[in-house]
Order: sequence, then C-alpha cells, then structure tokens
Amino acid sequence: MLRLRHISRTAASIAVAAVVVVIAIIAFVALRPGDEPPVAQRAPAAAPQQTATQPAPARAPARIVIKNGAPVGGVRELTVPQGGAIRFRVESPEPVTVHLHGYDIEQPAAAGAPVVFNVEATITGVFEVELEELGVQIAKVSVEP
Ligand SMILES: [Cu+2]
Repeated sequence: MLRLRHISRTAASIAVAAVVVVIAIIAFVALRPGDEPPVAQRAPAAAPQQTATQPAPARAPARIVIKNGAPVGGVRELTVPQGGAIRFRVESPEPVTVHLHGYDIEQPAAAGAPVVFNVEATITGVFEVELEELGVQIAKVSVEP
C-alpha cells in the first residue's frame, strides 16, 4: 500500500512536471516578440466597445411587451411635448400590426423583430396606440402644446 501510494505520488509528480513544461512552452510561444501584433490588434478592438456604450444615455424608447395579446403592465401612458419625439418599442411573440392613431402610422412587429416608433410629435392631443388586428389598446400618447 505504502509503495503503491509512493508510486502514484511519483506519477503525480511527473504529471505535474509535464504540465509545468507544457505551460512553460505555451508561455514561451505566446510571449515571443511575434505576439506583439495580436496584442496591438486587441487594443483597438476594445475601443469600439467603449464608444458603443456611450450613446446609451440617449433616452431609450418606452418598451411595451405584448403577452397573450395585451400589454404587460397595462396600457402605457406616454407624455411628449409638441416638437419632441414619440418614441416607443413594441415586442410581440406573435405577428401584430401596431397602429399609432392620429398620426395614422402602422408598423408590423413579430417574434425577434420588435418595432420601434420614432415619430416627431407635430399634432397635439391624446392618441391611442393599438394592436390593429386585435383592437387592443397598448398605449396612450399625450402630445402637449
Ligand atoms: Cu388602429
């Protein structure tokens, strides 16, 4: 038993030594001067990610999620000053047509293809946003003078 344990310990030591050698070879290959171009490529790649997160502060459109043919959380109320932008996004697991009354704009949405409305608020009043086929109101848009 003792001897077996000793042998397996030796085998383990050899295995560890082998792993160390492999790591040393990998480290040597990776750290050779030839690796400099990939490092240089990596630096610019990180920069676009930083700029990609910067536009986020621009207010995201209101997000309306449709479930079982109705808006989750009820009819969304949006208030926009005249001259501003009516912005909302509708996500639906089923194909639907989203209709912004008053401005009379219809756009389709489907699973994996949400629709984003970004409409200049030129007309004042209170307007219904409807799932056209279902006749279901999903939002109430107030454009105030
Ligand atoms: Cu409608």
